[in-house]
Amino acid sequence: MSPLRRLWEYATEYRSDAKIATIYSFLNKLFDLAPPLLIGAAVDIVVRRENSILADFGVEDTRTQIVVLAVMTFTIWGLESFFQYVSSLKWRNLAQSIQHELRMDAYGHVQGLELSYFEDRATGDLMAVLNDDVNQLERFLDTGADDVIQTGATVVLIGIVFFVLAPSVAWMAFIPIPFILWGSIRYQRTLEPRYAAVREQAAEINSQLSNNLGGIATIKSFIAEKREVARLGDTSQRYREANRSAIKLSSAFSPLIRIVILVGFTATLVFGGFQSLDGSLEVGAYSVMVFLTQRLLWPLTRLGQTFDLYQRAMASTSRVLNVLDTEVSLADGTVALPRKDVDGAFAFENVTFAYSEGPVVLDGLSVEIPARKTTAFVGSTGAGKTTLVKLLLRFYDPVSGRVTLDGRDLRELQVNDLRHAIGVVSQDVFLFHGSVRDNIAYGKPDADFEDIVRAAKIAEADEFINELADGYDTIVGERGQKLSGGQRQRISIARAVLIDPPILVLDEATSSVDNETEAAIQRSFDRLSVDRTTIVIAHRLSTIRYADRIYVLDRGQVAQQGTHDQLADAEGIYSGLWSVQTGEAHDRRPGEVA
Ligand code: DCP
Ligand code: MG
Repeated sequence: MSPLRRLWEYATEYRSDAKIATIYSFLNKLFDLAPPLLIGAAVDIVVRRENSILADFGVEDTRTQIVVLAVMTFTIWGLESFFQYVSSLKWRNLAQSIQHELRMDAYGHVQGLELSYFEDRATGDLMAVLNDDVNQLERFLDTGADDVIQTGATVVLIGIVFFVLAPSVAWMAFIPIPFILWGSIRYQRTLEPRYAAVREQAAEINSQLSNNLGGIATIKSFIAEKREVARLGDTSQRYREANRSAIKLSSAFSPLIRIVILVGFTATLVFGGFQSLDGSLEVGAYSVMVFLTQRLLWPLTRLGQTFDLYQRAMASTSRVLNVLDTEVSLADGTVALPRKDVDGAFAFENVTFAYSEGPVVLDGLSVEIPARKTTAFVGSTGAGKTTLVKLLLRFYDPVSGRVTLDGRDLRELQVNDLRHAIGVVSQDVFLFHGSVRDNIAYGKPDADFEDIVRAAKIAEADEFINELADGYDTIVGERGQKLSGGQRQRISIARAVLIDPPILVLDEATSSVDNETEAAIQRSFDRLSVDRTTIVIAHRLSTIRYADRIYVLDRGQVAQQGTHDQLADAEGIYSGLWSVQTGEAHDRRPGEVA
């Protein structure tokens, strides 16, 4: 289906607006074409006087005829201006409305897509679609659509006048039109892939820019500025070349069309002139024809620009509509799970999982996470601990096996209810640009200030927040970059505490705070975890010492399980780690290899 068709199918709500706008454009053209007829009528009055066409309508006096003509002219031009105004108003507002709708729809849809979609797509690329590509539509709808309709109206209206006035020469003016149409369609087809390439390159630039600006500190610390400029230069160059290839074609269009038009114009001029000299064509009709031929054919030269706008807009529209057509592959469940009914017992039953095409991360994993107890996971980096959390939140579905909450497969549950029951302090803390207060209240925007402060106190954050320039109203900067790593982490703990979830997940929640703060946070957690399913992931084993059960993960499988005391005594990964962390390793001298 062509992008325009797809857009039409999409914009059901705006179809009537589009139709009204089309009528306005048509009327605008109708009155715009009248002046040549008025000129013809003026010539007619002067030449034929009492026998003129106006006289046939009952206006005998030639002076009165001129006055009548003047009044008509005035009215017609007035109407032309009026319809130009309303059509422009209608089209441009239509463009704005469709853009708005498309942007909101696309963003809403994108937000609903599963996490793996975002992993496979560059953020900048998506931004290009949601912003640039959506905005491209404006360029066509603002003027292009109006142009196409006016050009079409011109051909039809002038055609009628021609065939009424002088059927014998009318066809000459129309000779170029089939050629122009044929050429335009071919031209469009050739241009389409070129503009698609342009949009792809634009998205490429966008993703590179967003990546680089995000990693500016890394670029600077590795003095990679020159290299990055060169890399962007390459991408920008490819964008330029993609555009060049489109420009080469689109620039040739107007001049070519002009030549074809010239043939039609000259033919009318010559043959109409001959007929007029022979007396078989009225002088008035001849002058109207010469004017109108020009009016008929000239706008066609603009088709080049219009098609250009059209192709650009459609290349972008396709990209937006493709995003909208992306299906959500993680189907929502149907079973509601009100928070008060959550018991909080998770189970992994023989779960195997891999990220898209990647290697197996969880390999037949079976784990019980009892309700209202603290369960800890340890294991080397990359063992699959965070992956396990993502499965709990149903960011992904297992490849085989199942994950259950209170005995129900997560796939049956309404995903919002599931996530509503879980508070997560994730390994990569993400704060939004905004105040400390807003960031803590992110999961509960209507929270009272006292509750926010209480949550901050539990997370050992209150003290440092009060020392910030504006306390709770301090703006944290993009991604929270104006705070230290440990501060960010504590705010994200406060965020999870505030929503008071039946299930609390702490993935490396205290990894970037000092020992003293860790001990303090640890004490709060001990209080928090009472009567709440708490899942803790930590590298520092001291953090999980008092967990009810500890699972040691190794290469996607459970290598060991038990309490701290059981595991510390048994031979295996855990006791090895424990002895490293409690002291033996400290005997190493600087420079020695572990
Ligand atoms: N992985 C992947 N694609 C992702 C995320 C992870 O292919 N989108 C891979 C990288 C690791 C493996 O999955 O090899 C397990 O990653 P985890 O994040 O689950 O690892 P851990 O949380 O156990 O590691 P760490 O202790 O470093 O947090
Ligand atoms: Mg992890």
